[in-house]
Amino acid sequence: MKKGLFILLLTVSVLVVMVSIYGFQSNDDAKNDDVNQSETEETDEQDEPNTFEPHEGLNQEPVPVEMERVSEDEVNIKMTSQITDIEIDKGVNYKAWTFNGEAPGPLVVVNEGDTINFTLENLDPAVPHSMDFHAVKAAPDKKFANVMPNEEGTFTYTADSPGVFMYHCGTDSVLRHIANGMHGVIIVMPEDGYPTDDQVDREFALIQNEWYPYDDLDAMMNEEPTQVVFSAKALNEDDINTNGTTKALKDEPLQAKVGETIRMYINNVGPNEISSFHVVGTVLDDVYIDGNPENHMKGLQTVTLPASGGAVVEFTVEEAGTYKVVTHQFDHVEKGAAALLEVTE
Ligand SMILES: [Cu+2]
Repeated sequence: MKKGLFILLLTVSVLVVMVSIYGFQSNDDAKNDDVNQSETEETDEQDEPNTFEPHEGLNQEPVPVEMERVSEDEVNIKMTSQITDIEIDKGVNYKAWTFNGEAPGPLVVVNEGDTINFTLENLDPAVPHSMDFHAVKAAPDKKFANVMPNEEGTFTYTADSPGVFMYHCGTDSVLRHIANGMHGVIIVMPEDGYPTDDQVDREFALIQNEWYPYDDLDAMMNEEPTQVVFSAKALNEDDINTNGTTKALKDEPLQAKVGETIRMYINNVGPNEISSFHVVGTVLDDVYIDGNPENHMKGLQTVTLPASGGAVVEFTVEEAGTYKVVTHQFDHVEKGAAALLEVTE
């Protein structure tokens, strides 16, 4: 009798697994077939991201970053680590591990020579997180140390090198934390500015990042990304600010006027791929590698950004039209890595 019950349970389990697999494949097929996908076919289930068990049902409201200048050369910055759903592709949500509910995280801007009093409030109830600013020199085990779930940590360092730097969570596995969304950019504005400052009419901050199958460390290590994306981060209050979503800067292009000189602060936060940054239809007249005014180059077609690498690029747009900002690794463009710049009279 017991044996009979066991076989019955086993049969039921196998059936349940088969139904789940079949159901999953059907959803996947529907997603891949835009023509057949009607509004009515979309279920809530499709929009529900996969989940790491301790984060199930968690979607923490983005918390604004706090930045307060306490003296001419000292800033207090407070950020959160938190679990927030991010739309990474049309109809694809990712329960991202984030800074402040954004992925990439919010843009941080300080001045060369600033002392930064940085506080990380870890709102994640299950996983320790940390902050590694590439802009500072500090003993990582002390100043980039883990902050435990529901705790706060404060760390102090100075930003002595100007440039466009990556920041990221440095908690093991670093790859898992970065690929799940814990990356962003800190700009350290040079004390004496850039030699081309007075030529610039308009500024943007653009970040490239990759996505992989949800929280799948094996895929992060061994597979190509599923999406490669550009996001724009606000330099000023009214600027466009997006997450790493394939459609974000296609649905809402960046805007400029004919004849303007445009500066872009750019960074490739990876975690794994190189970016070959290029703007179709223009030449990058002035480029500062890693954003340091000393690293001034002229007339580049493409700027190589290693994983974590940054630059300041400047170019003019001389005709009205739509200019595509890409990485010239076009397999990544097919996966989403393009932003549009609309230039009008
Ligand atoms: Cu983390």
